[in-house]
Amino acid sequence: MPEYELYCFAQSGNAYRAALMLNLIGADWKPVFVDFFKGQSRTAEYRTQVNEMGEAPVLAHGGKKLTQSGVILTYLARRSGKYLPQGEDEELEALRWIIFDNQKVNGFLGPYRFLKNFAKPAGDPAVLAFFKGRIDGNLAIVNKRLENRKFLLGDRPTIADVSLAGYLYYPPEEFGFDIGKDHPAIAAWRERVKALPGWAHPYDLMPGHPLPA
Ligand SMILES: N[C@@H](CCC(=O)N[C@@H](CS)C(=O)NCC(=O)O)C(=O)O
Repeated sequence: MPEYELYCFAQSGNAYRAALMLNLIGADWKPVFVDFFKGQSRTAEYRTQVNEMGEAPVLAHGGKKLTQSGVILTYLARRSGKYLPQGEDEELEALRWIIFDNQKVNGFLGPYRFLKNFAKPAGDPAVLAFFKGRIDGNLAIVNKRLENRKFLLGDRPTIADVSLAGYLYYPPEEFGFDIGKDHPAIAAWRERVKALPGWAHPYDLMPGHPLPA
């Protein structure tokens, strides 16, 4: 049995952060498919036995179940010593970007893509327009940060970069706009992250793609 199990599904950028980290550190892991689109994460069973918050990802390791991708990334970085921010200043800086990402970058990209691409019927145009405004503004902040740095904290990739990867590799057609074209420093960062040993695309790393017709 593999050392780690990750409850996840292919369309989840939140889960991708954890799956990518497991691959980047060379962990022995296997995915456990969460049938999100059939409502599995909303069932009483999931909430009592897997995650009371009703979310994926969940990392199972040696009797522990960890949730929230930021917590999972921190745990894996501490255990492996890889992608770990060094010292208090870097730890706090990484946490600052992970929170900004969770709330304002991937925190908007995820629901936007869901409403545009998967929801039936698709989301209300006014809601999509609000999200798009927030996405453009927040991606511009990240783009500026990356104009003179290789990675979010500097020359070395950390868990802050793994967090930011969340929804950034899904196809532009799923969003209806091209993140890389609009934000060139993010596009260049994306190539640097892609070149890290162990990188894989979310659709190759987690089960459930393509969705059944
Ligand atoms: N901040 C959380 C977000 C997790 C999250 O929202 N996951 C989605 C799937 S992409 C989910 O399970 N949503 C269930 C729901 O909102 O009902 C993290 O980073 O782990």
